[in-house]
Amino acid sequence: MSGSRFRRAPAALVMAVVAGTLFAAPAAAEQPTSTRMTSIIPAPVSAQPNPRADYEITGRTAIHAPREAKGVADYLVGVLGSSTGHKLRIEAPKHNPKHGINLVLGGLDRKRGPEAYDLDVTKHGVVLRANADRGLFAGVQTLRQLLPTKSDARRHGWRVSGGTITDEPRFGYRGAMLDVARHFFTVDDVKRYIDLISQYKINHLHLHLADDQGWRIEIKSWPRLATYGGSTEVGGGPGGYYTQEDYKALVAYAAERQITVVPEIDMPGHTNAALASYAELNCDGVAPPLYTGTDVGFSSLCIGKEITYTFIDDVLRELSALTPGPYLHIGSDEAHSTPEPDYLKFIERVMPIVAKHGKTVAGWHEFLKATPPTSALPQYWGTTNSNTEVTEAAQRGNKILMSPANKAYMDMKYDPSTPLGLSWAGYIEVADAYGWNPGTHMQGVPESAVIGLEAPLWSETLENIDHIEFMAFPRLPAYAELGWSAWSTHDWESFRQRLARQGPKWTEQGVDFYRSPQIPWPA
Ligand code: TNX
Repeated sequence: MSGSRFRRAPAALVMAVVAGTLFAAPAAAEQPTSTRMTSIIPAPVSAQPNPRADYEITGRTAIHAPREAKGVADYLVGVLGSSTGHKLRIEAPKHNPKHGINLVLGGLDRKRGPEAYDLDVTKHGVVLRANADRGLFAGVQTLRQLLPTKSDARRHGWRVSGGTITDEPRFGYRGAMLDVARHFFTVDDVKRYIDLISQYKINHLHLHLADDQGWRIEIKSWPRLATYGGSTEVGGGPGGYYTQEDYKALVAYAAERQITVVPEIDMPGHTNAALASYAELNCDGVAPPLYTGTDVGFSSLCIGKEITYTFIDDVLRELSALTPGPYLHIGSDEAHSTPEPDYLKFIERVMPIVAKHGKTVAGWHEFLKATPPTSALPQYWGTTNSNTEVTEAAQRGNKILMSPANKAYMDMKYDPSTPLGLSWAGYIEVADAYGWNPGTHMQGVPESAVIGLEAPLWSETLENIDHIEFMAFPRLPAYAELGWSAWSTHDWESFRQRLARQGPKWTEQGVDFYRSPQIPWPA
């Protein structure tokens, strides 16, 4: 049976992984749409495909997992159930794992970190080993990519491509940001986005929860923020907000997918929704109207009023209590209507409030003007390759999160004909999204000073989940690879061939992706 399954890959493909470098797969027409070990995104550290060792998942396949890995095992049952239609059973771990699908905790060199995994696929079964849940989860995403599309499986069975993969990430922080303030997205929309990004081993979701156009998180001590400040959005639509229960559900859903939620309350600018909700937050005591346009830089909290800090303390206390992750993001960008001395005073006053609630402060890189502690996480969004404040912070010991707008902003149009998005930072085709190195991008910021990268998706022009998908796919997998894969695997020709293989899977998942002319999508 297995010999007739697919037209055999040429020997060159079988040997495609040499010294950790992935080469281009052969022309799409020679290949089934299923993903071979040489086609994984993000590229693993090393892959040794063995086309004679494919393993077929059937309704009788069992998943063997220890109790401590029950979360990942349940997740695997879920994803395999929705693709294969088989509800696999979970059984106790085998003493000598070989048959079935085995999740094994422990046994890898500790130095490889919690996200490392080794995956072995033989004719008899799958053995996935990692030191922690996070590694098992990453390996499960690789396993999913080794499955065929539904249409291939109908002809050839649910065959996992055979061979061996050894893998671990380059950077610990691989993020995606979603702006739920300019347009509101429902809990189900965000869950869908979490599902999509987790397939590519993204491990942080930054939620931009408040801006001029809307406040999207219930704060019990300041209820009008959500009920009034959340009641509209860009274009004047109804907006919306997450109750604390909704937000907790999102955080838990993300955690099950090994994603840490990073909540952002942007301040002192980008605060019209808050200022409109509570007159006392304004220096003149007069609440401005709600705002549904797309200008930036016109609003500011009142730096000189004590109530401003009571407000921030309350908001950050409630948000910290709902957020298990280490970071609270205080925005701090584009505070064009806050005079510089006030801005400095404000940031210096707010940082200790974040610390008091047990959290690490993150902010857009402008907040470096206030010289935050070295534990703080600056997020660089500039479009140049040098920035003195960022270099100095890196020298002091801050880790930098890279989100250069001209490379990593998924709200930028792909080209002038893209119907959605903005273009102030340029057009970002897939090759541009892929074509930069976060470890060398900025002068004076060596790889050791980079925590990782994050791809923001601002939503001035995005109104629904289809719009989100169209802007994020296929660029998000490019960022995922920049964040996960060793630079030695970086190869555009290989990447575009591998990306092409994702297209049929997205079609089956109903992902509304952009058919970039740079990618050789299968017919
Ligand atoms: C800049 S970059 C912003 C956002 C906009 C975005 C649109 C940054 C930290 N702020 O307020 O939504 O550009 O691309």
